[in-house]
Amino acid sequence: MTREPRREDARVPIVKEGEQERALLVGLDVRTRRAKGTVPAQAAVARDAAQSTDPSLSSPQRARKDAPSASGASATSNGKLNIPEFDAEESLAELRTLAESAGAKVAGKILQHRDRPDPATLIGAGKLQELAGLAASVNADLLLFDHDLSPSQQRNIEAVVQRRVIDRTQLILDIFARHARTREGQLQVELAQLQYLLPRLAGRGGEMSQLGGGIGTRGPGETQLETDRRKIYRRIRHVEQQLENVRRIRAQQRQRRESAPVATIALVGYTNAGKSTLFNALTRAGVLSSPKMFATLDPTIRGVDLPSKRKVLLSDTVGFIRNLPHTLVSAFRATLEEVQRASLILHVSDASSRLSAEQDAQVEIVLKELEAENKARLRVMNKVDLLDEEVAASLMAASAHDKARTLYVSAVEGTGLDRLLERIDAMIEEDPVNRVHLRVPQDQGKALAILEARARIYSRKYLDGTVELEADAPESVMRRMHEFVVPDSKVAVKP
Ligand SMILES: Nc1nc2c(ncn2[C@@H]2O[C@H](COP(=O)(O)OP(=O)(O)OP(=O)(O)O)[C@@H](O)[C@H]2O)c(=O)[nH]1
Ligand SMILES: [Mg+2]
Repeated sequence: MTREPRREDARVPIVKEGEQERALLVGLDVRTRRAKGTVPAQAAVARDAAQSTDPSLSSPQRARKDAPSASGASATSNGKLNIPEFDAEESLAELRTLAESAGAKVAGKILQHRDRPDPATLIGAGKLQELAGLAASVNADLLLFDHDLSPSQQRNIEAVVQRRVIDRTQLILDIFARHARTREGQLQVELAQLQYLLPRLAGRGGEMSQLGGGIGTRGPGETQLETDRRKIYRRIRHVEQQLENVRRIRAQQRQRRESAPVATIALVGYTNAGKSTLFNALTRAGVLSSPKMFATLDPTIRGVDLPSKRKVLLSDTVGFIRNLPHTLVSAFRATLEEVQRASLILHVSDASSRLSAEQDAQVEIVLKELEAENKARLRVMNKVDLLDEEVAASLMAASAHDKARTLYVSAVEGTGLDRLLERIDAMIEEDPVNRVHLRVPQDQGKALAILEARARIYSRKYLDGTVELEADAPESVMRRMHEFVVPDSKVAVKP
């Protein structure tokens, strides 16, 4: 289904199909920048820690030195937090991808260096005039700020530039609104948008509706809602109730799933790391993968057969990003429950990205928020096809041992996936596999078929109308086979 979510509910004018809005990107480089309220507390702590480490290296140098890094960004060799940070240029490059994911065309960018943000306008009155001129000259429809803006900053900037001003959180919310497909996903985004909107109601009246629709106006918009805070509260309660209903159904489905001895494995990672591509490669499902950020919002779960013939469930879900808006983290908490409940987490990284260390650090922060940082984990360094061939080969060789916690794969080309499945198999404890000795009458066609399909058979002997088998079989299969087990022959050997 490709319906744009909630357009009709929000009753806002939208950009016509095929018409691209022109966006001007605005970045601010502040050395002593403090986190604002929308940033998870840990992120602020981590950033502050990062800023105090190794000041002699700029971020790109660090990234190049580390990349492709197998150890990840959260290396704590001396017990200290050592989390690299995106620098302003890199951050602006990421904003460009976000802007394009929201359907905008980037018409220009501007980066302002300051000691501290200006409380009234973020970038300062002088720069703001310059910005207004540039916006006019490139004919920008809207300005995208690479920062969170306070409601009053947003109003002040809009008053000068006479264009829509969207901050990073609002842009991400907009992308989420575009990509949510399930009812739960749509409700979650609407809830986050309403919570974002609430403190921004005061003083935003007619002037905004004249500026028309487009990016940042999707969802609960600028029409009648804005004049009535109570209506928003009512809507929030309504959405929460609806979410409650949807989640009840999902909880029932999950309960049914959990009654089977099947492990769930969650894919997590920075947006665009290739989680959905890997998911499709492993499950042969047709989940949308796309160069757009946050292509996936709604969790998808599919079965995968491991080499031991055990079945596991793999779940693909929303990607993470630096400073994930807090309203979104809480709105998507239920979606991310799959991560909390998983037996094993596959942390997917883009090995070809110069920023993979920084991105991994951000994933760590979100995993911590979800209290999932201590779960069993495998690092999957994806997109090795984009690395230098020799580098890729040596990385793959170095991690080709039984205890490897980092694996190099190309989801697109299918390289390294067999090894990955073997490692998953070795790490999953649910439904353990044991070596068994069975004697099955030949007329038990169904039992024999199940064994063929769900066990690894090492030897078969035919004797007086029975088949004697040596096999590695999961306990779930053996539960249906106990009458055929040769007594005292069950060896507790794991494959
Ligand atoms: N070259 C190369 N490209 C890849 C590989 N895996 C994924 N990609 C590309 O990377 C982009 C993002 O892939 P997705 O699978 O949508 O990434 P994701 O992690 O699911 O992203 P979100 O759902 O947005 O969080 C797509 O353009 C993919 O084709 C790979 O192994 N090699
Ligand atoms: Mg995806």
